[in-house]
Amino acid sequence: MIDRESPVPIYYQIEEYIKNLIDNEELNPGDAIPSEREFSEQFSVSRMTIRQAIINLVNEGYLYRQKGRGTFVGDKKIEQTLQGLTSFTEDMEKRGMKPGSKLLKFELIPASRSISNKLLINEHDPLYEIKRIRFADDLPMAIETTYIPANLVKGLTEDIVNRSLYSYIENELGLQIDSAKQIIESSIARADEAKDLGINKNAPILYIRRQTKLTNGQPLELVKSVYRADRYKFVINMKRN
Ligand code: 16G
Repeated sequence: MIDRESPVPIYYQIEEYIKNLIDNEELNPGDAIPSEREFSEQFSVSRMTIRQAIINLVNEGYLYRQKGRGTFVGDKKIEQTLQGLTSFTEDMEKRGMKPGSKLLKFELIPASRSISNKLLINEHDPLYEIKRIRFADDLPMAIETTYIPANLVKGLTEDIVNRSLYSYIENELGLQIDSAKQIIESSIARADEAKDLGINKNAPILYIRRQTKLTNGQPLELVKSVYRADRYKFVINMKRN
C-alpha cells in the first residue's frame, strides 16, 4: 500500500493510510495508534518518516498526543456545509447535538467609526457587543464576537443571547435575514482564546468573519469567530457551469 515509485512523498501516503483507518472506523476517537516503531516495521520506512506523518496529523487535529502515554485518535471533526445561511443553534440541532453558550461579554457600546461604516449606522450609535463561547454537547467549539445595531435589534437580553440570536431576530422581531458574506482564514490560538476553547496556545484555529444582511439590504451583524480547527471542517459542493 506504500508506493515507493510514486512521486507522492511516503510520509504523505502514510498520513492518508491513517486517515483512512479513521474514516473507516478501524481506528476510533480515543484509540491509541500503533507506535512509531510498529508503523516503521509495518511499512519498512524510517521512524523519521512515520514521525513526520504523525506530526502532520496532530497539527491537522486528527490525532492528539498525551505526554508519556502515546498518540490517540481525536474526536471527529464537525462537517459544516458552506451552502445556506444558518445559525450555530440550527447547525447543532440538525446534528442532534446540544447547543450551548457561555456569555463572556454583553455590552452596549458606542459604535466605532470602522464598525459603523460596515453596519451603515452613525458613529457612536448604540451597538451590542456580544462575546460567547459556543458549545456542542458541552464541548467548546468556537468563540464568537458579534456586533449588532441596538436600534435595529431591540430588546436583546443576556437570556436571549444565551439561546439563539437568529431565532429572536426572526421569530420575535419578525426581521428577515437574507444573506451573508463569510471569510475563512487559518490562524493560531492566542493564549486567552486557547484557554476558552480548551486547546493549546498556538494550536490551529479557523478565523471566520461574517457580515449578514436583512432582505431590505440593511446590515444586521458583524461577527468575528475563532473556531477550533481540530473540530471543524468546512465543505462546499461545486458545479462547473
Ligand atoms: C453562527 C454564525 C453567526 C451568528 C450565529 C447566530 C458565523 C461563522 N456563524 O454561529 O454569524 O451570529 O450563528 O447563532 O459567524 P445563534 O442563533 O445560535 O445565536
